[in-house]
Amino acid sequence: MNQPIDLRSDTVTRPTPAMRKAMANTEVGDDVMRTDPTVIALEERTAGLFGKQAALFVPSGTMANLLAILAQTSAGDEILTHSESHIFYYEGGGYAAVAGCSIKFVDDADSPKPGIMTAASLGKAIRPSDVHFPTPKLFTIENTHNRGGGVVWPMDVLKETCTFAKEAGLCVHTDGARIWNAACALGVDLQSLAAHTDTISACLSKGLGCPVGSLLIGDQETIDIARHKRKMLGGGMRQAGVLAAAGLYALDHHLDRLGEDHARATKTASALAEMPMFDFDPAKVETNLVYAKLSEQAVEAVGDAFVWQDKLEAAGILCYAESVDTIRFVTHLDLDDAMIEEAIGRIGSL
Ligand code: TLP
Repeated sequence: MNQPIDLRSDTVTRPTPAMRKAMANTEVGDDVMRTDPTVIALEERTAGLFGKQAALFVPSGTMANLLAILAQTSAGDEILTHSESHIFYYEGGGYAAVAGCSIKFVDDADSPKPGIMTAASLGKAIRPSDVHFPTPKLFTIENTHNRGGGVVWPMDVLKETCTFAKEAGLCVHTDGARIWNAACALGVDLQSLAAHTDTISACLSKGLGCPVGSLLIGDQETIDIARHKRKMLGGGMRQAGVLAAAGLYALDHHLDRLGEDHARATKTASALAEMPMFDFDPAKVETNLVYAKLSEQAVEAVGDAFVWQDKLEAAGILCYAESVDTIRFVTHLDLDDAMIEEAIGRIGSL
């Protein structure tokens, strides 16, 4: 059996020996007591990178998003977001179960890319104040947009839509699990991506290759509320500096290499798009996520994407079916050019 090549997600990366060494050697304290110097250093550094007052280290992107909701809404409020957003699609309904909020969808019908919402479509979704309606409180965007194909928000649309949301009285949260990839793809700094959002979550455990951890970034008051809610959720960690050290290491060593993952995704997409098995436009791939639509002929001959996922696994390719006709392949730190070549060869041989 071939050694499997894991293209399921950028979450599968394992800490490098150098990262493990940084984790082992770091100074720690008790972060609930605010005496862990490494956590404090990571939070301060991240807040600075995004041009905000404060940051909070949390175990996961899901918790960072939930804390953004809890800190900026009350039970009964409405969140406006896209129907394919991670917050709605993949977070176990935490916005409802824990925060007591409902969701109203904002569509992308007039938008340049899937998952990206214009000010006009947000305007249509915001209902007037009325005794019947929940209070719209929070607008959330995702950059890069995972189920939109890893696409990046164009800077002008980002500014226009978020400014519109603020003027309509909404708080704005950016799910920036892969905000580093967005900055890399656009060639802009993180501050400009965070300028029009009140809070932003950023994951260390995806493209940056850390084993655990995300940050919620925003103004001091909001982060203080989130810190309190984090404890409530059981997310107050003690000698968390061991984990934060991985984050500091990744900011120093893994941020500047994300372009390599993007180049490998582009290469993978171009090769897959040539195969009769697929039918999609590789030019739509902007970062490290390749959403590859199966051709009708592939579905007719073999089955839907879930059947193909099993077939690919048997051939030593790990990936995820994201819908009945689309498979996602993700490039990341644990893959090199030779592994991508090998993966393309294995897929092409099916
Ligand atoms: N996404 C994972 C799965 O949950 C689907 C993946 O493999 O892509 N926001 C976005 C945009 C994400 O893609 C993810 C993880 C999260 C938040 C949640 O992060 P974690 O897994 O740390 O809770």
